[in-house]
Amino acid sequence: IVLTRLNSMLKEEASESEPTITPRVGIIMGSDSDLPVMKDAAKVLDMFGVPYEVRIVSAHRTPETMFSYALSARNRGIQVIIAGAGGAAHLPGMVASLTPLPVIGVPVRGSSLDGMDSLMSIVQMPRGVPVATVAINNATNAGLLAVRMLGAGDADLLARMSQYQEDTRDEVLRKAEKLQA
Ligand code: RP5
Repeated sequence: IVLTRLNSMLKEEASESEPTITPRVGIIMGSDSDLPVMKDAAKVLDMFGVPYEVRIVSAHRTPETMFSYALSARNRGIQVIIAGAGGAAHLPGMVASLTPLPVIGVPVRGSSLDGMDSLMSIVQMPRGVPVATVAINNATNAGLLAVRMLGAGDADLLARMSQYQEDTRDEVLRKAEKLQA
């Protein structure tokens, strides 16, 4: 049921990559309730043409799945993991402890504490186990950071990132000009 909901929600706004293409990024989240936030990472990867997969993996409710996902990701060709979770958000840190791959954490704002609980849970990692934490609910930045990480070894992707930055700058300048006119 969860995967059906997940796939239909993704198809609404961002189409998942062809299953035959090896995903380079793993987007995982603690619950399907995180999907409205986490789909923004998928949108960015779609925009840059980066293949990815989306999975529900809970550190607390499906710890065995979390272990097998984290331990197998590297051998399956995943290069970066984006992990989103809310509340006692242990998923990104636990996954980072099990894989040598870079892990980007997305603190998801829950129904209480305004997402500060998620942020603190994800950002306060012990020395030796890094998680690159983005702002609360900012899965867009997680997607962009994943593209930059992959771009370090992929000149085409890095060129597309430069173009994105130029486009963003031009858009801001256009808006500023409009205001001044
Ligand atoms: C976390 O608990 C999930 O990442 C989610 O943000 C939060 C609430 O999950 P649900 O109760 O909505 O499934 O593990």
